[in-house]
Amino acid sequence: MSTSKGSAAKGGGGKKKEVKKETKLGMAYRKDDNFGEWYSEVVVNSEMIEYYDISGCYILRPWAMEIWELMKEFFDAEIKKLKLKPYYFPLFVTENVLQKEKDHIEGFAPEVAWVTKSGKSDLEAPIAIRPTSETVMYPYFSKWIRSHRDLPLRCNQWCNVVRWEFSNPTPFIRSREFLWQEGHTAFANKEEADEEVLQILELYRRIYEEFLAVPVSKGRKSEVEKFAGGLYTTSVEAFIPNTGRGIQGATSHCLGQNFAKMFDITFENEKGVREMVWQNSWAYTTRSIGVMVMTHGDDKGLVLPPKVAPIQVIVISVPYKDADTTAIKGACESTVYTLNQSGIRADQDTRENYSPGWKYSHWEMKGVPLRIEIGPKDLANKQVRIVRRDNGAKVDIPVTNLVEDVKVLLDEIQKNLFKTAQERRDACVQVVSSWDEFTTALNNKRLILAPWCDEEEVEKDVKARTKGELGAAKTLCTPFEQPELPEGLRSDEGRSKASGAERNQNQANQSCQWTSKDAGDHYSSEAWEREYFQ
Ligand code: 87F
Repeated sequence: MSTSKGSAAKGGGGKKKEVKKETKLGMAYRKDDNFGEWYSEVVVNSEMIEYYDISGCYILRPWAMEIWELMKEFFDAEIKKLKLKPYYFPLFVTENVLQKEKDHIEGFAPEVAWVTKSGKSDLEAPIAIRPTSETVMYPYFSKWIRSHRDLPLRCNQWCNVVRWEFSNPTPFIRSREFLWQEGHTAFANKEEADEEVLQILELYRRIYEEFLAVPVSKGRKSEVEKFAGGLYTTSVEAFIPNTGRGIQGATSHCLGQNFAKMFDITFENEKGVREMVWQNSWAYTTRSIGVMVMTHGDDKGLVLPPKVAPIQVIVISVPYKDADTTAIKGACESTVYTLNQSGIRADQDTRENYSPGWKYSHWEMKGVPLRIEIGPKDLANKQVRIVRRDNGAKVDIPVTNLVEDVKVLLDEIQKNLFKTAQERRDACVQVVSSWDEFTTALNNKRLILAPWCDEEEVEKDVKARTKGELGAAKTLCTPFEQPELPEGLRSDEGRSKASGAERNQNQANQSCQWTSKDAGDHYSSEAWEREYFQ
């Protein structure tokens, strides 16, 4: 059985696993056999996603939305500490205003969706649906910012954006409409802007590593891969071992004064002199959920890190024949109550038309971190049986220790998922020092750490030369944490025209670059590919 509609990513053969027909539960594809089908199946069967009748659009069901809400809660509280304020700007933007950003929008133009009619009549002028909100917001920044007293201006909005992608839509990872938060800030000077870029990047790292248990690398994008409208782009980059592709997790841009120039965003400084503001913009999207699914999921379905699991503990009664079902029910209820009282997200599956075994598979498919089984023997011994989703380990614990033990276990699972993912990623890392090593590593789905000269021409050439059957190489970022390179491989001298004071911002020792096969992402989109290669 497969409920998936189309492949998510390029995978292997496509062998189907024997599925328990009578229950209609279980996964038809194995993660290592056909990663694309496996992914589609996981997101549907776990009830995160429902496919929709417009390609690239998906219904996000509660199991996905609650994860998004948990991340949002954390992120909102953190940016509040940085004095960010919530805003909501309209979904629509006029052609005129959108075109103000002409130079930078050009490469993205094919992805912009337009409204041209209301009912049967043509609109006077087509209206674009926001693909991002720079052009929506900045005319108002220009109006609101007058004096240095109006700075910094810090806006954040949670919203949807639309980018009409044409390549291989994938739930969460590449969809035509997605959810994100977008932060847009304006400062009186570059130092403050620079500082915020890194503060936000650290929050993105925490979302990935502390919540989603996905290891990421913080770094700076190359000139080719950065947001062309900005001064420099920093990002967190994840890696999916099954595809051998790096994937951009989130970006934090320093826009410099480019948009201030375009939109006339100026302020009067303390001395009464007009100056242009310094701006940043940053975003992370529902893509993060897809990266988490790909990282932790297994042949039984989803595996959720406890911190983002909508249900952390599922309680299931196991009433053998002739057992005192009322007493077992009562024990399940009080277990859920006790756990809820101490802040643990617990629930019970009271459905009577399903067997305990069916329920086990169902909640495993949904990735719930802990399962508690309560049967007659447990009742008699004043204990419960706990089963971990991440490693299948089973323990019997006395009810007197319930809360404490569950907290310890949830914490262990969170740590274990991160550690396992980190080890799996690290096993894919290859440091290369020659072109041969580079292309072989690329072919072997490696996450490559390569010496880096930071020349645009060289980067484009590498892309072009690996375009064929290899799958184009794509630089991910220059990691802030640099490994020690052997003598002769260091390449931070001799950079030519590309160098300049601000491009070395935050990169004391720029010498190595993460590279992998190109997965495509929201910034360096297919539109850019078209520009470079056609
Ligand atoms: C697609 C269509 C039109 C990316 C696009 O990264 C415009 C764009 O401007 C576009 N895809 N971008 C760049 C977005 C830059 C920036 N915006 C605010 C971010 C973070 C949030």
